[in-house]
Amino acid sequence: MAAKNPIHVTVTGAAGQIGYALLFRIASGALFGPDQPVVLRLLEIEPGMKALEGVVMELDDCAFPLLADIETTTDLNVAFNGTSWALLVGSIPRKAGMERGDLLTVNGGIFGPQGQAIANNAASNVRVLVVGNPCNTNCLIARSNAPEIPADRWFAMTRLDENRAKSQLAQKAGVPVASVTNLAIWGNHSATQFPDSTNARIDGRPATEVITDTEWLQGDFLTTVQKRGAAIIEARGLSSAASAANAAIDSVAAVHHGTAPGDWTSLAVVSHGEYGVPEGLQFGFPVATDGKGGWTVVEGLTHDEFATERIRITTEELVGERDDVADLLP
Ligand code: NAX
Repeated sequence: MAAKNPIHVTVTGAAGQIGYALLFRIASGALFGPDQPVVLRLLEIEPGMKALEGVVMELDDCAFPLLADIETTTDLNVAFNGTSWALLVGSIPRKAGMERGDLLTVNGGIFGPQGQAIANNAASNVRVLVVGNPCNTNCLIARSNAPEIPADRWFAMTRLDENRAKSQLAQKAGVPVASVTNLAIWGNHSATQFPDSTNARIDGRPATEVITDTEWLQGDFLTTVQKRGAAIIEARGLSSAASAANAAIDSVAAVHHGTAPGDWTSLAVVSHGEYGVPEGLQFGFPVATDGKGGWTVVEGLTHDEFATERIRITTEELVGERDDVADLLP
């Protein structure tokens, strides 16, 4: 059989922590499968270029058979040239004394131009996953600056929250994590996110039938997932990187290979008004994918009063973020 044409994948912030955990898995075939070559296009800012050289040396030293080429650059046009998947990881994290509005504006300066550069240079089938925080609104900014690209090609990452929530439910129920399915993260990838145990399933049964401790489901479960990032910083002295890279792989793979029948993945996608969420927000929903690039928000799920209130709060936060960056949305 003839070798497949390589898929071009762009990773921004490639010399960072997540980049270091992500690139080797993409190059090894974990993203698209064991017979799919890839070209890596790696974007950094000037101060990151030396470290990136070292990462490239290590990629070379892995002699990955699927890694067809590597390009490193500080130029957006080069980074996104011909790319089919753009993973926007690099961003400016919140520093002491920075207000949320400042953070959004600083990142707007990154994600607006990146959106435009993707529209100008990427392959016609391009899809984008935004990981860099605040990822929902960074994705909204990039998407709004690239109106040429269909809105359904843009994703922000809530899969790490899904994986964290699944793991918590599995441990509580005393089952392997693979037993937990249908776990949706609603809304913002932030402390207001709503990990939805009421629609989750454990070995095919409603999770709430298996775990009947409602106080835990509405209390410690939620806060553990919502604050997991902070707990990892506290323990490790560094923010989550390997698990974030793993979730990025899971997110892209879910779109590329498709979700299992009856199951879904958590992704923040453009709202068309599903579940009353304002149109145009980049909102975390349960998403079913067809493995050909198409997806739909899973509709018809029900929410009790508690869930409805949580979803209202996270929606309000995202509307506030959108208002804060109104100047950056053409
Ligand atoms: P690092 O600070 O280790 O790396 C970021 C890299 O981005 C640096 O090498 C920096 O030079 C580069 N960079 C900065 N501005 C850039 C620009 N304009 N163009 C290209 N590169 C640029 O951060 P890391 O731990 O890798 O995290 C990256 C981002 O992921 C952060 O915003 C972080 O908050 C976010 N996360 C998102 C998660 C999610 O679930 N959506 C979870 C993990 C992580 O917290």
